[in-house]
Amino acid sequence: MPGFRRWSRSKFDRNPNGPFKLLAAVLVITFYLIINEFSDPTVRLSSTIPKYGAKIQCAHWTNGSGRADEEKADKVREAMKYTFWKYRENAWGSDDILPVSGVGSSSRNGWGAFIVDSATTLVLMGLWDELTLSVEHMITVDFTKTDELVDPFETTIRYLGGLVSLVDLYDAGVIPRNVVSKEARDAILQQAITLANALGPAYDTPTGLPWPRVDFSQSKGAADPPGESSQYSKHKNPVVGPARAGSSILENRVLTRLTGDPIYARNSTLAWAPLVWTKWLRKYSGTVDAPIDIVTGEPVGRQRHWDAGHDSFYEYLLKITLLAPPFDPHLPWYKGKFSLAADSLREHYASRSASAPNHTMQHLFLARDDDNWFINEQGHLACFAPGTLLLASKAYDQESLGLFALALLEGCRHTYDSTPSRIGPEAWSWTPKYGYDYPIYSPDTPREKSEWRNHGFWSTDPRYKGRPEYVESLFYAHRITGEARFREWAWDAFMAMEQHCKAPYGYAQLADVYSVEPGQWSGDGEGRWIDMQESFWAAETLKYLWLTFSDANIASLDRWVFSTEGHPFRMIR
Ligand SMILES: *[C@@H]1O[C@H](CO)[C@@H](O)[C@H](O)[C@H]1NC(C)=O
Ligand SMILES: *[C@@H]1O[C@H](CO)[C@@H](O)[C@H](O)[C@H]1NC(C)=O
Ligand SMILES: CC(=O)N[C@H]1CO[C@H](CO)[C@@H](O)[C@@H]1O
Repeated sequence: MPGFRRWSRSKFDRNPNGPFKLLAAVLVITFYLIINEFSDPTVRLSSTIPKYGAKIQCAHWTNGSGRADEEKADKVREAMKYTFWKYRENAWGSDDILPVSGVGSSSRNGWGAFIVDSATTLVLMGLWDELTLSVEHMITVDFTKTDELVDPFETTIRYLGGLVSLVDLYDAGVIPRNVVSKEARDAILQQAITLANALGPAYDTPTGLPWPRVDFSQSKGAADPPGESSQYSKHKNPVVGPARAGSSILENRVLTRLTGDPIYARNSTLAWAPLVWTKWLRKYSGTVDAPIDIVTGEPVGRQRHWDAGHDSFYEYLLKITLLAPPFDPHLPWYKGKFSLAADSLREHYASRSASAPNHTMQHLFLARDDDNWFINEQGHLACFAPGTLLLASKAYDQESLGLFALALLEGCRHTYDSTPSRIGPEAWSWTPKYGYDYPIYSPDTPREKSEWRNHGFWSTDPRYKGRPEYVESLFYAHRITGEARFREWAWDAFMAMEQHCKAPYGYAQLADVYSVEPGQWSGDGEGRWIDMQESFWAAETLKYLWLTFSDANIASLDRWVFSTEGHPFRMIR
């Protein structure tokens, strides 16, 4: 075969152009691969990541707004002390306290979720007596023993994140040595290692995507408990959403840094790899279709959004680029993916309300979609997005992202501002002004119609669950823009929580943020309050409120990256 012979060595030896042809072929293939890989313009342009020491916080504070507002910060600190001591006196060791009845409750495997999750808030506020008690407890817990299935997502963000953050805070010198000893610091790290190793089977799947649950007694991954994952529970394999798969990389990176053991970074990177390097076609670039089959990696649903179940995947795409060491070759890719996702969010999911009878409606809300359905509903959880986008706008120097973020923040604030309690609902809906012809929700009941007429949105779930996302975004807005108004908004929110949520044994959730008239409820608040206080109330809501009023040098965004549960990790490069 003459064609074949042309590639023989002797032919190359005789023809001086042969090696060049080979070289040219290699170059063409290489260029093809590079162009293919980076064919997304955003990915190509964004190959630089912020350098350590990059200034994220406002550099020019005016009117002293970067100094502590001692009085307000103290009021929030008092709320934390109240929360802590009611739990300490009535439910110590339980996962949480029921704030109305004062009874302990354990739904997070009984390892004292409150204690581990709230400890970093105690550190930042300098509540050393309380911290001493918490550390004493957390180093005696047996994190390998539990009667229930373990949720690797919740366990990673609340427990593992809380533990490794404490070690980081100790190593950075934020915790005085006479409060926590070196031995106690090492014991906390050992607890983190024990817990992370016990969670290991979560990552034992063909794709690396995590199991929804782990059975510690058998060291095996497990499916969702029956009845939990509604429409996909009949699917042949377990499925996960992006937040579950993509919110362990920060915590595990820190653990790898602290221990030198690469396994934690490796497993958590593989866990989100099928989302970050997907082979499946997507409707909008950067936006993940979910849920996803953990065995095949294939999306079995077509849900896309930045709301519950997807949120912290996008948050961690950004934050890993701030946290991880520069020798991680994937950082430019993560940055590109985040930027694409943020652009898609702005283009396809952000909308104004069509009804603006009494206000100018400069603000935006965030919708979702499910296959071809446009779901004109936003949850309180999605109010994390303004903070994350502001952080990105500063870190990546993208001003337009910052304007988008502030319009979203105005939207969240508007929900707080529109209710009689001055606290926003758990979820709300609106009629989009333009671009979306067939939104699935419209106001039906007289109450919905009236809310819509008066405020341009109506609540679809009127509860307040003690959630932090709105005040979290206010914290970012204050630290990044330096504008005093965000402190005012945070104070409004805090005063409303003081007034309406403070219960005999902590801070309760609200049944209806629209119904808080005196006399509407019985004297003990029954019906008005939901007898629940999740650990994120102390881990995040009070922490972000306090940080908004504290000196801006405390836990500066130039040096710390906050996990999705509000635990600060050191940026080390
Ligand atoms: C600073 O305070 C003065 C007086 O209270 C006010 O007029 C001005 O707008 C403030 N500047 C900023 C940037 O907040
Ligand atoms: C890492 O993942 C493997 C599966 O690939 C699993 O067997 C192991 O337990 C995991 N280890 C940790 C520490 O996560
Ligand atoms: C405060 C305010 O401006 N309220 C107005 C809202 O709009 C209705 C009619 O659209 C007016 O009657 C209110 O006075």
